[in-house]
Amino acid sequence: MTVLVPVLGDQLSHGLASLRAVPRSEAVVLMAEVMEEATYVPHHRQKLVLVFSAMRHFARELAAAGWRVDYRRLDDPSNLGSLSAEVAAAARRHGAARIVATLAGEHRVIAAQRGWQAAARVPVELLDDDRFLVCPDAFAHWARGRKRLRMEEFYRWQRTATGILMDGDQPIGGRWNFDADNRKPLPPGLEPPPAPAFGPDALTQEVMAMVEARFPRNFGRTERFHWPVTRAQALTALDRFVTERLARFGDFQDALSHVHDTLFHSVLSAAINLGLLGPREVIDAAVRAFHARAAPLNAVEGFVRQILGWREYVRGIYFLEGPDYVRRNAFAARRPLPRFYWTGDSGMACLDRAVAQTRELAYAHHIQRLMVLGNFALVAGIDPFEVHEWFLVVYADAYEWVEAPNVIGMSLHADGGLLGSKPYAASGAYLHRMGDHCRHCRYDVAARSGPRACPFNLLY
Ligand code: FAD
Ligand code: DLZ
Repeated sequence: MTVLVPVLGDQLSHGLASLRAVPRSEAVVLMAEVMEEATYVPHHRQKLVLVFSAMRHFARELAAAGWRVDYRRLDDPSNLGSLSAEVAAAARRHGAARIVATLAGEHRVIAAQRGWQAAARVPVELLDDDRFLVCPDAFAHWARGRKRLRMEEFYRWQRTATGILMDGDQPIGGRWNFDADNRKPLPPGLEPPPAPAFGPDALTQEVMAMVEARFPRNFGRTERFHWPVTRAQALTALDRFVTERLARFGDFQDALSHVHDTLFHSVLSAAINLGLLGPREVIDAAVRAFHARAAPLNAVEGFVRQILGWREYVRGIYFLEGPDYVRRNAFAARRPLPRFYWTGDSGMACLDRAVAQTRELAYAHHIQRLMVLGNFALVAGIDPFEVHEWFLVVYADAYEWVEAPNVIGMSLHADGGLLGSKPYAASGAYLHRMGDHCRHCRYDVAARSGPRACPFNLLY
């Protein structure tokens, strides 16, 4: 009996629920590059290269491990263009008696998966995606009856439930949160070690040529492609982060720099979101460094909170709130997204630096996203849906389940305060305190009015 196992582009984990559920001898794994997924927003070209290259590498690894893999390339003239059409055709082609898949991460794709049974005319079993630490049902249970859904409470619940950084029922170090220690600007002379760049191998170069030819008008450049595309590379990236940058992650977590792209951040989100790394192994690597005295508690707790806390929490919110979450607009903000979010020629050094870096790397760190790009959109009253679409396009780690709560909720407060206790609105003084952009800016951060006044001050 043949079982069709469709594996999506962000399900690149050897331990995926559907791969565990079906014996290798019965399975045909279907992986399909399709225009529907490549165009639901006009993704940054580097993200397209990353997803297709990682998919092709993963397919190779599966085949080497003895799986029968049916891989459908985007440039195959017989490609049907959508996941649903490819699944139905593959079920017929292989005479599949049933289909076993892992639930997608996004409402749109889950709705498509629910139609596969009718399209393929064989039973479809959809398994929970257990690559997260908290499933949507457990989150809904935690949320039930609470007046406010605060990340900090969720995080403490998760620390207690998992025992991570716990000493019995108390947090190691006597505090749950070391945020107050983690707000230092980068001192002059301190050079953050650059995050490793994984140059494109032959397979990635082939994908690059395809993406350049087929998506000539999409935002973003591919020349500086740097992403890990295999689990082995992602493990190297994790190891390099833990040994070279984790110890200072906490101190400079909120810093901004006109010179350094990644500071002490991990640059691991894209690999985690694709499934090349599991969140628990990333947390465990950081906690091991703490116990080995290779990194202090403020760094390790700060890092763990991002993954055990924020990442799981925003996913919980995404599934709890449903598909209309992306349309929330509590402040009735209506201004269109300014062109300079694409061109990077606003004249504001912080914003233009973030856009330029985003174009080159498909990456900006959290404070650039929140306090520069998001903050400007908030204080300028930009339509949240337009901001949401921009963020979904431009980052290599962008998938709606994680991007939308961060943009609509955390950054723009457009959900009316469901996710965040207060809007992250700040004037130029904050940007000046946390980094050196203002020195390179044509605007005056000290001025509150007049033609040279920093626009963040004027709008705040
Ligand atoms: P680090 O600073 O090293 O953090 C470690 C890890 O923690 C990250 O790799 C990520 O997995 C996780 N993490 C940290 N903060 C968050 C958060 N707020 N939500 C979820 N996970 C978090 N993250 C995405 O993965 N995809 C997105 O599309 C995305 N869009 C964002 C949009 C806005 C407006 C904001 C404010 C944040 C967004 N984030 C998004 C969260 C965060 O900015 C990125 O995860 C982070 O910048 C990725 O870089 P890093 O791997 O170096 O993270
Ligand atoms: C992001 C993406 C892209 C660009 N292309 C594909 C694809 O061709 N085939 C595929 O299976 N998955 C792709 N993905 C990832 C999906 O969009 C992702 O599974 C959903 O957004 C759910 O998170």
